[in-house]
Amino acid sequence: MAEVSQAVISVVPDDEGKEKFKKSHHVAFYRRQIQGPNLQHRALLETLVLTEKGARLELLETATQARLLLSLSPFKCDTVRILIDELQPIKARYRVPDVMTEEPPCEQLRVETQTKDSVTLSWSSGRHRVHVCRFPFRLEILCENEVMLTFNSKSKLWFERLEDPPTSELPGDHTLWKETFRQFVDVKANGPSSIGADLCLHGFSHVYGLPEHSDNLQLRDTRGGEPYRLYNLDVFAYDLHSRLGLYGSVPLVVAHKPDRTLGVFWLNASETFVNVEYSTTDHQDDQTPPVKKRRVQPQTDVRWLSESGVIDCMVLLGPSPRQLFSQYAQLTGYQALPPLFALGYHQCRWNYDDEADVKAVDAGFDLHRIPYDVIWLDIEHTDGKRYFTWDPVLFPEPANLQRHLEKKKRKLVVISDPHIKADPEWSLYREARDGGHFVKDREGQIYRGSCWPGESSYLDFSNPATRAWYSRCFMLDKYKGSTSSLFVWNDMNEPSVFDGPEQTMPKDAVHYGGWEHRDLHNLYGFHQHMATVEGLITRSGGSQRPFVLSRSFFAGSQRLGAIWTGDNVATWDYLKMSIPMLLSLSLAGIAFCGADVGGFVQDPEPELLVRWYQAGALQPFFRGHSAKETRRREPWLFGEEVTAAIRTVIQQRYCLLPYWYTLFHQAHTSGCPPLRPLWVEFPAEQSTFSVDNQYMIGGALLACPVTEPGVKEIKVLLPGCEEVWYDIHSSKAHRGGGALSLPVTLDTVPVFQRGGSVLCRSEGSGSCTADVQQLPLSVTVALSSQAVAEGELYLDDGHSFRYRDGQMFCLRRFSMRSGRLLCRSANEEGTFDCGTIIQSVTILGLKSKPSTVVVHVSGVTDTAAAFQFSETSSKLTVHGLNLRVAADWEIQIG
Ligand code: NBV
Repeated sequence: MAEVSQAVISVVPDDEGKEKFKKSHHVAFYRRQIQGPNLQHRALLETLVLTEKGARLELLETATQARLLLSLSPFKCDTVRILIDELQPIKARYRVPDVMTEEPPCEQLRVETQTKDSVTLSWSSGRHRVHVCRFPFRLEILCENEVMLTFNSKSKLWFERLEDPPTSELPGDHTLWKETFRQFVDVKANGPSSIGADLCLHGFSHVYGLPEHSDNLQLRDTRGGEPYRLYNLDVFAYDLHSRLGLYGSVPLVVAHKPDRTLGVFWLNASETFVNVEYSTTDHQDDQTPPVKKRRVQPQTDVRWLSESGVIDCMVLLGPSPRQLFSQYAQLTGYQALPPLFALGYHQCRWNYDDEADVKAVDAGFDLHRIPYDVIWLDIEHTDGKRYFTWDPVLFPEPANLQRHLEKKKRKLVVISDPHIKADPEWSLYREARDGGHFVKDREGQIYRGSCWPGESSYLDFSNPATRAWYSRCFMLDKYKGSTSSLFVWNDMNEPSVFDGPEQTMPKDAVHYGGWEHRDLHNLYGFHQHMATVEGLITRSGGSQRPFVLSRSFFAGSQRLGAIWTGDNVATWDYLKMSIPMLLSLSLAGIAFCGADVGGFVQDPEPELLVRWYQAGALQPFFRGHSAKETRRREPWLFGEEVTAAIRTVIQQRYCLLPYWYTLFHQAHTSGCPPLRPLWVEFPAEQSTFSVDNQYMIGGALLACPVTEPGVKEIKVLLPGCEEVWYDIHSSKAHRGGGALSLPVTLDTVPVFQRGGSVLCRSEGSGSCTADVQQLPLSVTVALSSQAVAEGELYLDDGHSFRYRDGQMFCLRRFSMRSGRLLCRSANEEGTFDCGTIIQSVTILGLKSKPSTVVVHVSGVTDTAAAFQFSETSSKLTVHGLNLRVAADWEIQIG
């Protein structure tokens, strides 16, 4: 079969006027659970055993007398794992591998009280408790005597036991062993195997998380609508405000109320639905009449339903947002520290036509003085969509092309999809086939599906041997035409199969270990991402940080690299939606995320393009991208006003790189994402809980990108009555605790620095991130209402793993109080001297003009510094400082 053209995929959506994607009512296991009876379970308290990892006890499903095994593990990181499996399954059920970094150490459980109806176990010196009720089975988690959460509060616990296939056709439900959707038949080798459970989150009326959906940040009540679906799918130009699953899944719900943030992590890689119900309950306070008080308490019920596997549910107890991020990172890993170049601007298009085109675009950036770091090649760069090859006519000298870019310290990224052209003439195909690296169909033959190259087979990345083989394909001597400045983009890895059900792989395809695709569908892209990352690391002998962008993802993908939100559209509504989508990803650990700037499908009007660049420059992964049939849209093609506006924001992004890099260091070490919903920084402030058009970049900056056309004024919520916010452009101070109306022009990007923070910027933007590393820094101290401020700066070589040696990075802490700004080391043992200079310091919010400014460098005499002070903006600026960032110094304002 010939290569598939763009024209074909545009019409793939629908051949018979029927929906390509399933709704929940199409899915048999969902119907079974939703329509099924509540199954009563009894906790057999007499079977309780305390173990090293916590406790174990049996559950009895009363109607069928089937037994389940419940294990409870209290992790040291204030997380409780609730694991339920069959007591004696006829065969093993799938347990998600590779996502948990390692099982965190456990606390010892203690039986606190036991009656015939319940048992209370406690840990952490009685701070935390689990209360297990016998009948009906319930499990309550308490923190300091307050019930946080009830597991099985509505008796929705559901566990279909594996059975041997029926010997003859059974009467009744025909979908148990075989299910049909459109023309696709799914043969279920294990029959019904679904699981489910409900949890009640007490006192919570805001829940978030569960990417990836194109919807609000706060999850909606799903009554009367579709549940959230987690099933990785390739959805071209996806609908907005939809709960249909997109390219990746993180089964993490984050609940927040003023005094607590809590997480529920449902570790399951099969198709999963989540229902959310917000409600209130009336509580009678225990007081003697007639003073009986009624208290209305909010609650959120979250019900999870998955097609296979076991119930593996982790409850993260917070209590603060930061503790929650740390707990989640201890389970699934920290954000990878990207190489610095990856935080610069990326220029992509489907496709840059040939080597001359790439060189011309690259030169265009220099000509127009717009910094950028990476140019990308989409599928057309290959020889007939055979990844790891080059089109011999269009890209005859790929290594020279990379060297050309590398001379300017720029990189090339190429696409590498998981489908492999079924071409026996191609050695890579033969190697994969002969090595047993392809997914099989239900008959045990190599599975074939259609994708860009035509007939293709799909690598089985769940197999460690396949991952190792695939990783080796990136070795410089194997991947002809590649150099060490080539990095990778994994697309179509949901996986996308043009002629498959819902444009993906049939669930009855068979993977390594005999597992069905249904068991691990949501992990497919994660495993490809993992193998690609391994490949790049090994290619460098383990010394260089990789950069790999993946479209599909799962919990833990943050350890691997970057994610983007797929095929969005060049309209204002998609620009607006990119913010809640990126905030959801960030909350769920996927901190290095971005959306195609400009919109992938269709042509943006110039105003939209500018606004999109302004938003993208304030988001972690910053890449312009456009589909094949769209008009060219390099930043200089729309006249000087547009070019200048785009140049300005890209330059500002480069100036802010020291801050972005520091935030990534923090994400890498603490789990706290750079992009944060406002409530993460203002957890007690209810007015922030539903805000998803503005966000914090770290703790210091508040951004409110303009996402509507023709806007003359914008309303910005500045939280915190005690806070001062400084407009970063005008330095004007605003009191927090309300909404501000800000006049805007095409050039305005509303960003505020929070009083109490210290921010480092580069004094210039250069032409790429490597230039920025050589430039001096300026420090902006934004004083709080108490006239204090602090902040951090992280620096290292920007590309290697040497920062792991402990000394090969530089972490500085700035703090200002009582008119004295100190710069001190936050990693004493560090020997990394980047040679970076701090050239100027600006202090915002200084009440009156100082009489002197004295600079004191350790071991050197004090010097008086020249300064400027603006009365109108209460701003002090000291230029020409020439202070080494790695040295200890202080500035005294007299
Ligand atoms: O490889 C072509 C595109 C790519 O440009 C885009 O970013 C991906 O999301 N790819 C999808 C395949 C098909 C798109 C219609």
